[in-house]
Amino acid sequence: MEYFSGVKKIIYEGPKSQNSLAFKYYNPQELVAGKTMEEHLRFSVAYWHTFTHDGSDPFGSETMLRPWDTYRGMDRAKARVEAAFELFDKLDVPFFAFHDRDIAPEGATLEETNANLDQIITMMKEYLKTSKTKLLWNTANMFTHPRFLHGAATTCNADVFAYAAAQVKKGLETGKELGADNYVFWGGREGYVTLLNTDLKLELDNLARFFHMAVTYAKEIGFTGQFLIEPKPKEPTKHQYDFDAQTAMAFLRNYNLQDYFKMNIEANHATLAGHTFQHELRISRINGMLGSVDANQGDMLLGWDTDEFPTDLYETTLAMYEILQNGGLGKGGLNFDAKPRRESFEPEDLFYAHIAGMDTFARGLKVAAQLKEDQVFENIIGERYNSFKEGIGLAIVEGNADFHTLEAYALQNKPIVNQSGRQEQIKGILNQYLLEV
Ligand code: XUL
Ligand code: CO
Repeated sequence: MEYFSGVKKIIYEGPKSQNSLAFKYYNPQELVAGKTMEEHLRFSVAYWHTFTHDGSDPFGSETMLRPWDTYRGMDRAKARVEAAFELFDKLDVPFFAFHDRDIAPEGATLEETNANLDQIITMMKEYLKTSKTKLLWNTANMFTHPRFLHGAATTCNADVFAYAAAQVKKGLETGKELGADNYVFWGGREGYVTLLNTDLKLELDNLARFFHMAVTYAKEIGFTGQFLIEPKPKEPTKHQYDFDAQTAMAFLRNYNLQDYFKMNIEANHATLAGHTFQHELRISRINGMLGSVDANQGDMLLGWDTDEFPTDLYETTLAMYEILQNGGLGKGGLNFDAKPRRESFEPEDLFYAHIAGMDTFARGLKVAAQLKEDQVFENIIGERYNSFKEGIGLAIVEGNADFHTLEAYALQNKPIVNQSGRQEQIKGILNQYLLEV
């Protein structure tokens, strides 16, 4: 069966095209800075938003009736796999990502649930033999079912901890079976709502124990995917333990886990944390911890995770600049953790949304590559910190200064002269690149 019969394979038609079902900027084989766009961008479709989200929100029921919704249970799960590989092929995306419970429904017992998963994994494995689309990452949904109401690895209930361990164990086996490049830990309900009933230290220690067990098990079965932590400051809990990249990296170092994980940075999570997307990418990058990206955008007027498709050129340009400076994303990718709005309820909207996101990132890549080639920020920043390249500044940087030498220097120094930061001039230059490249 064809699920998206109104849509043919999406091809690049260039910026002048009037065809909404064509790429205007994403030209997969075009070379940019020595690599194809496809290699740079490593786009991925999120199974949950694209194949299970139904448009419901806290105020209203579902709006998105999909062709596979004529089925129920395992039949629907199988229909979703067929629809998924049709969409991947038509969109020509190299990757996809899923939670265990996106691909197969829970059964009455863990055993039944795993048997449901096994059926779908077998089916996906068949598709993966011939499909160009590969698995970027999988993860465990340990937040929807009521058993996780107190958390998973940070629950107060050891039985739930054990259940979560069993689920991630299966997830790692799944990742190995399907050849996933990464395994993601987003801290679903790993956080707290009130300290009045929370043993903060035990919960954090247990989270670290859980991660160590995952590292050990991955080694045991030979799963070589990259482990990723996806920070988020709040939602569903009031305080999520992986609040932002700096918090997550400090946690990893505290518990000697830093060598086994990188960050999966999500744009909307960054802004929820009061940071820019670029900040979260930069802080991860300079620590050698930038692993992958959940590509979306939030809404500054709304205080929650709206998971919109990324259409803001400014943001994608600065994001691609960080990614280029990182030497690429390695095993990671740009995963569209994004959904069409509730009002965009037709199946074609899934294509319009992905095309918009892919084009916006492709354009961002080109502008960022030109900025990098011209060394725009490198020159500005290099000059701004000139004082650390000679004299007392060089002594500081090279470790040849202490409070005695610095005091002696400050006492004899001439009046201090500062230079302008030139933010407005720089933003003007950036706009020129955005408009002209
Ligand atoms: C939730 C979120 C998740 C993770 C995967 O905000 O971003 O979908 O990406 O669990
Ligand atoms: Co995400």
